[in-house]
Amino acid sequence: MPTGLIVKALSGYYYVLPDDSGRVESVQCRARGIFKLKGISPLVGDRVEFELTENGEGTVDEIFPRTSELVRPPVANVELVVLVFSVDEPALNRQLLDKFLVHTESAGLETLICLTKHDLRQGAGQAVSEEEAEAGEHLELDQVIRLYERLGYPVLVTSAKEGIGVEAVRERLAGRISVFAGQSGVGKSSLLNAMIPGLGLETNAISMKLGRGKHTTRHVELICLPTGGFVADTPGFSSLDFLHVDAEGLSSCFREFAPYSEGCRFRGCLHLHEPGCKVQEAKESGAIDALRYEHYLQFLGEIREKKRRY
Ligand SMILES: Nc1nc2c(ncn2[C@@H]2O[C@H](COP(=O)(O)OP(=O)(O)OP(=O)(O)O)[C@@H](O)[C@H]2O)c(=O)[nH]1
Ligand SMILES: [Mg+2]
Ligand SMILES: [Zn+2]
Repeated sequence: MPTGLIVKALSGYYYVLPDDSGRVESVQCRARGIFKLKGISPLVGDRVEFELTENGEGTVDEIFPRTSELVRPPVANVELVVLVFSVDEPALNRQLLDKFLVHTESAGLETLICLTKHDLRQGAGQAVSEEEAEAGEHLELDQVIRLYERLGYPVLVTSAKEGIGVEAVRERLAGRISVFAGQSGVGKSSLLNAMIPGLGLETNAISMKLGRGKHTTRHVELICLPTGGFVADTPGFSSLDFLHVDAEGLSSCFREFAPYSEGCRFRGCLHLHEPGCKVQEAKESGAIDALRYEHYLQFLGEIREKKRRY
């Protein structure tokens, strides 16, 4: 039976790119009823076995074991997550960035931070409101980049408009399955268009009224890269639930806490108000970024609130 890769899922159909035969066209398939009975749904990124039916369509018969499974965006077997954030329009949202990082950490996935629309960066040095200054959001772009690089996350700065950094992103994606994730309007599709000549993904200006994107990309699709490998463009989203992270697990998703949390007086310290907490000390001394710590507290609150509700 032929095998292949699901590159798109739309309206109950799965589009399978066959492994052999050098075919570039995908086969439109239905999933066998048994999957529904077992409560399994095939995902984009799934490696499958399929059967051709008489009308040129096919049936997905078996899903091979997944190495990873993302809930949002729903993609299987991802090896690299590219977190796409624009330096402006919409403004860099560090809370959302830290939230995405909690998810990629808890899923154990390699992460690349991509800061787009570098051509708009002059806004970064402008006067800031008192609230922004208090929240630590006044950090210059360079300082933000250095902060995340120190945590061990590679950061690439790009401009699809000016063709900056496009080559570097292309190199990172070669030969594996990656996914682009980020808010609507940050320029995910534009960057992919700049990377792959002739791709022609739909892009759109952000809605000025709403101050956010209009969700130009509406489904998840794997795009075959000329350098080998696949990348998924995804619809933008700006809220994420903590589905698989509990209060104790959250702390380990903040990489920089690890060397300090070992020294906390209490085992299972949540680094809130506990005496002898080394993480709080490190935050006071500036060794841990104050805004990252603030986000940790906010996420902890969200997780506890969710637990209380169920
Ligand atoms: N100045 C500037 N604008 C850009 C750049 N990249 C994209 N844009 C603009 O940003 C807007 C949104 O771009 P898209 O590529 O559609 O954004 P997206 O992240 O795919 O959005 P969704 O599909 O809705 O999630 C468009 O108006 C683009 O022209 C850039 O490098 N510089
Ligand atoms: Mg898009
Ligand atoms: Zn502690």
